[in-house]
Amino acid sequence: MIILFPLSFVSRSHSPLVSHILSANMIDADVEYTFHCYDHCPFGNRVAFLMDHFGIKYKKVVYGYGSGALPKDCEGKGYDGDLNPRRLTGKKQLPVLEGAGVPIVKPDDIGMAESLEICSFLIGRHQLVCPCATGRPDIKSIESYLLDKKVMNPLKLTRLTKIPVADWADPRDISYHLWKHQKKGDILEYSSEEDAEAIKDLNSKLIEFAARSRVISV
Ligand SMILES: N[C@@H](CCC(=O)N[C@@H](CS)C(=O)NCC(=O)O)C(=O)O
Repeated sequence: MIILFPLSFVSRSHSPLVSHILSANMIDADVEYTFHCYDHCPFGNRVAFLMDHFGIKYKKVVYGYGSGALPKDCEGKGYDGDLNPRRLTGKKQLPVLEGAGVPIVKPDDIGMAESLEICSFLIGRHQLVCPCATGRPDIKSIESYLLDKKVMNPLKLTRLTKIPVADWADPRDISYHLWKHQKKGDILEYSSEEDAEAIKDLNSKLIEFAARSRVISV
């Protein structure tokens, strides 16, 4: 699975300055969060990456993907699971961050939704040092390729369901996911020849990306 982040993070070991700033603003050891997510979801992974990178403590709760989808609206797909994202914010949408001091939108909300807003909140609260994206056009063009749904959907939509994560523990999780994408007109899989070709292209883009991301422009 490809996960793209809007920000690139400076690692402690690469910058004495950042290392100094981080140790001066230690992560508040008393703050602990519950992070509600799907393990396969790029939006959730963006938040998890931030928390893992900076050593922010959290307990992860992973939901079945079909739980909370309403069968009456989904041609019979979906179910009301024990863990149901609707109980967090009223919406079937994750990630959601829960914890003391986490802002909520409505009085009944259990936590905060929207991955970028969660990241902004964490960056502000823990005074994290996160450099902005460079905006380099050569990186941007690779990014656009990697985000092109026409190319990526047939590579990933069916493969995602084979990742051994709790998201797909119930067969109804997979059938909801496939139904949802079929309904949108997404292509779920390539033919085996197309698949091999797409993997070849993707691998060469990833090699190019790795090489380019090592180039430091001043
Ligand atoms: N803008 C939201 C998007 C979150 C989102 O779309 N999450 C997907 C999972 S990757 C979701 O909850 N989908 C529920 C569904 O379609 O049933 C964010 O950045 O957090």
